[in-house]
Amino acid sequence: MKLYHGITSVCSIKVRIGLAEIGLNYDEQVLDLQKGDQFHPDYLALNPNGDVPTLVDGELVLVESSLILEYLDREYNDGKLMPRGRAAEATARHWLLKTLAIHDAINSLTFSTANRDRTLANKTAEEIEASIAKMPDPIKALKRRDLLDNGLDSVHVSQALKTLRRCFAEMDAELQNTPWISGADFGIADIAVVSYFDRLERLGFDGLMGGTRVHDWLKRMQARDSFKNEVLGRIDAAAADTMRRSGAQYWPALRDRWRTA
Ligand SMILES: N[C@@H](CCC(=O)N[C@@H](CS)C(=O)NCC(=O)O)C(=O)O
Repeated sequence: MKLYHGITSVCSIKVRIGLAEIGLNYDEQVLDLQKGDQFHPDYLALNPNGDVPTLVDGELVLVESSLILEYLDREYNDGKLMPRGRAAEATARHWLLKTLAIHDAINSLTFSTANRDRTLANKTAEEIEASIAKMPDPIKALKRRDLLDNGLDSVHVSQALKTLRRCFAEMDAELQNTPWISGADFGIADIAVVSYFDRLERLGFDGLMGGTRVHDWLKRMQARDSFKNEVLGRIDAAAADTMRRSGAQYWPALRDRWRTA
């Protein structure tokens, strides 16, 4: 099987962590999202969304990171990452679906801050327009333009903060009696959301989790070998440092918005 992914892409990281937790070998092709590899016609033929990850397993082409995780667990792991029991399974599936909203929020906070800085520093206005014009989804293209134009003043940032506030409250409640999101055992829901909250920490925005149990849960996740190998072992230290420094400049203004979100 072959994974098309991006090294720092949050959706790719969760699939790499899933593959590592299950212990699967795979071929990989790393896409450079800044350069626009995701818009190459050969790749768009595989994944018309023009995003990563994509998993190719024989004849089967899978997109959507949470669905890929579920597929891998079902096909190659006897479903061991899916908790047993009606309530726990419903909780796990709830979080698998919720990753779509969480991804949208983390994308907004990343592209209104660190990725905005990087894009504006490295590309001309024409280059930015050209790369936005390649995005297959016109709504996502509008969003990207708005985040780059308006930074933290974008309506998508207000929406992101509302989404995250609800998400942290919900996750805090899930973690009240158990160490993992869907029960006593580590599972697919934990893998599905970890990279999004790790990104918040990398941006220096982990204050948003303050006072909730999400912070301790993240530490538990980060202590796992799968995380160490697939995140710490693969993300370039200099790029991580740039992201942290860039995010730090935005944190005071973001914290003010968080107070009133
Ligand atoms: N819901 C999709 C989202 C995929 C997605 O948006 N991936 C990002 C990276 S995390 C991407 O490829 N973005 C391409 C771009 O920014 O042009 C999933 O979970 O797989």
